[in-house]
Amino acid sequence: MQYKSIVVLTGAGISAESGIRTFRGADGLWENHRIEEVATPEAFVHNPQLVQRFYNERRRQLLSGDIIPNAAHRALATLEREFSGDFLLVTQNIDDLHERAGSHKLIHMHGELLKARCSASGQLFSIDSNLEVNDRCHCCNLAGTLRPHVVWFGEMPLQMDTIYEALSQCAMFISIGTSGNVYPAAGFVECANQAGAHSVELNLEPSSVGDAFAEHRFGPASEVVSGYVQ
Ligand code: BJW
Repeated sequence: MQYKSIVVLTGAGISAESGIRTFRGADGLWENHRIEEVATPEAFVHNPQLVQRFYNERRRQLLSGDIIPNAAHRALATLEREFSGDFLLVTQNIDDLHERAGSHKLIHMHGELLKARCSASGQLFSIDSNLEVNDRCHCCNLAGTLRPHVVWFGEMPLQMDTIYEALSQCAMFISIGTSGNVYPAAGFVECANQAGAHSVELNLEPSSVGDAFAEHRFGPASEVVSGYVQ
């Protein structure tokens, strides 16, 4: 890569070939719920069991041993290792496939499936099994304060200052496997364009913000990402 600094954004499409369903694909419904119905603070208040079940199922699947990083995750880890300039990988995904592939310079802007957070203190805990509504929090010893460490609609995504700083200085922006329907991530291409970066979309099909990119490669992530970043 001839660029001095790269920011990469990934979405659900990069993990699709590892066996994790995307949110807005043909099989995107979970128990007939759209993601916009279960991934909200309001849903957690009104029906915490439903929301915990949604995340417990996904956690179980992630830890089942059937889900492993694919060639696209590995290609990004190699890019980070071999690239001599500034590199930042921002993922909207809450799975840990980038880490398992060897990525380190990584921000999970929508949180992490294998962590829980105390709503009272903000303290984080690793979780490797079910999170139950009645579990007592280790820090405050109360039931009902623990929640998945994920970013729901209406909540502020994580580490936005660091992300915007990197975008304002990047020479190249690569977006992989995201539909461009959810903000602020869908707006990152505009920030990168304003910084004068070369913007590239690698996706199965044009995203909702596809017109904003200077370059496109369409196809499955395991093929187009490896092909593009090598
Ligand atoms: C493949 C492939 C293969 C398939 N290879 N590709 C109006 C305008 C602007 C904003 C708003 C608005 N109204 C409301 C908002 C704000 C709202 C929002 O964007 N709503 C929209 C629905 C309109 N956003 C928020 O509330 C966010 N917070 C916020 O804005 O705070 C204020 C703020 C202001 C200013 C600065 C900063 C902040 C929070 C959003 C939180 C999203 N949370 C979720 C759940 C996380 C936990 C969990 O996983 O359960 O995040 S929702 C869900 O969508 C998840 C994803 O990360 C996110 C994006 O989905 P993604 O990754 O794009 O997946 P899909 O399924 O949509 O697309 C997959 C793509 O892959 C497709 O293109 C396929 O073609 C492709 N693909 N197979 C390559 N093999």
